[in-house]
Amino acid sequence: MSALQTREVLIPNIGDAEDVEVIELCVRPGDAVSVDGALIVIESDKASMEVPSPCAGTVRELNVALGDLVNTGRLIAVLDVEGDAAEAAPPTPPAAPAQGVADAPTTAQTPPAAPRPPPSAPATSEASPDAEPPPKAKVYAGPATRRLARELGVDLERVRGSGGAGRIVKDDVKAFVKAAMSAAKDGAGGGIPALPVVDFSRFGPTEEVPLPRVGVRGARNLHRSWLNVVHVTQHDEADVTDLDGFRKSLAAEAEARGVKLTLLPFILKACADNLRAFPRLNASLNAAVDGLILKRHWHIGFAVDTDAGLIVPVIRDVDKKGVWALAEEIAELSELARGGALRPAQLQGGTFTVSSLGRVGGTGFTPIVNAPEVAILGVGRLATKPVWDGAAFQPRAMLPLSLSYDHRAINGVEGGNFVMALCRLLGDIRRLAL
Ligand code: CAO
Repeated sequence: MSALQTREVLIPNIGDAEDVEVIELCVRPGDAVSVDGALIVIESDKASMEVPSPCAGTVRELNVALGDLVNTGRLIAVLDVEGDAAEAAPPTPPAAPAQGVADAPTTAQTPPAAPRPPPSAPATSEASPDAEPPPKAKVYAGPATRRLARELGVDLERVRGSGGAGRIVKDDVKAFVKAAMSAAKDGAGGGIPALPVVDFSRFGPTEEVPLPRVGVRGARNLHRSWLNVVHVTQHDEADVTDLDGFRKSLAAEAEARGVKLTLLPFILKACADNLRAFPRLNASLNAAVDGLILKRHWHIGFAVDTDAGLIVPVIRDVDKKGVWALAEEIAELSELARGGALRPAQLQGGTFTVSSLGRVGGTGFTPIVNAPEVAILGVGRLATKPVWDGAAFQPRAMLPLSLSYDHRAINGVEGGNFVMALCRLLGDIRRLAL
């Protein structure tokens, strides 16, 4: 039996790369390492690579820390090795240069790797997509595993490693994906707990009435939006005293045109104008939820209350239409909606929605975003209120506005600014001509 010797391991030749960051420590002092077992992972701006152990042994010292910037020849670790192993292994090998294809498997220039030591971390089967991941300073995973995780969209922080020192290997990533897929299939994990089924007749007389077909479909869409969209609602009031006065002054002309001129066409027009100034509210999130698709068209849907349920016809190119034309189209589409005669194309392509409960009443409500749109405006009932003008209270016609938006796409300041700007436009619609 040969004597125990110490062996220094240095950063191998990493070509032109300088000040390369240590992004993972794969071992700790006291850990057993095999030939080619990863000691640390370093990452240049072009690639990451494992630095393997040149021989089997036990880590006596680890001489680098996470975040250290290292260069060729820097001492990484001191190993205790059996005399034979120390002699058998060549000096610290020149390793593959750090440049090149990211995550390429490490090139072993030492004798073939010994079997990996038995896992010291919890087995992969215990990992679950819903389980709280153990707190980790840094994820232990090699470049190829990282690449696989990136390709599959797996967050490595949520994966339990089955390798030495909790190191994540490719099989752990695959097992994680498998568990996530079967949880999704079973409706578990991401699902919500079902409500209890209660026999209400135990408490008194009841009657069950069917929901209209449109209502059932609408309910599903609303539920989907509610579950997917991160809702925030911003409330404000627009001073529409002048606008409402102007609208009323057009009553005779409206009658002559055979058009009912309510506040709604003005609101749609102002929204289209405002959406041009705030393009992120006239958008949809992309499928990966890491980008926003800005729409350079302004098709606005408006909610219509029908006997069959809520229907949202869409007026195309609101930005290009005048208030009279919008009033006519609102009347026409509402009639078609109430008669169940809308064509599919008249229900599609909306970029923003307005839901007006003005004729019903209310000082504000929380409209549900008509996803995949990212914002919806709720309109309440206009009321005359005393407003302080700096010297006295004045009776002003105030219109409650409630903007719900998807907080994944729009931040609070943006949402607030949108509503404030809309209030300014409705407060002085001459601005629409600017
Ligand atoms: N404040 C005060 N009065 C209002 C008002 C407001 N914000 N909005 C409308 N009104 C008045 C109108 O001026 C009209 O008054 P007159 O009868 O004296 O002329 C009356 O209320 C009825 O208006 P309307 O509803 O016929 O017309 P509209 O253009 O405002 O709305 C439509 C059209 C189709 C949107 C509406 O009829 C409708 O269906 N609204 C319900 C939408 C809905 O259900 N939203 C909730 C969805 S849940 O998110």
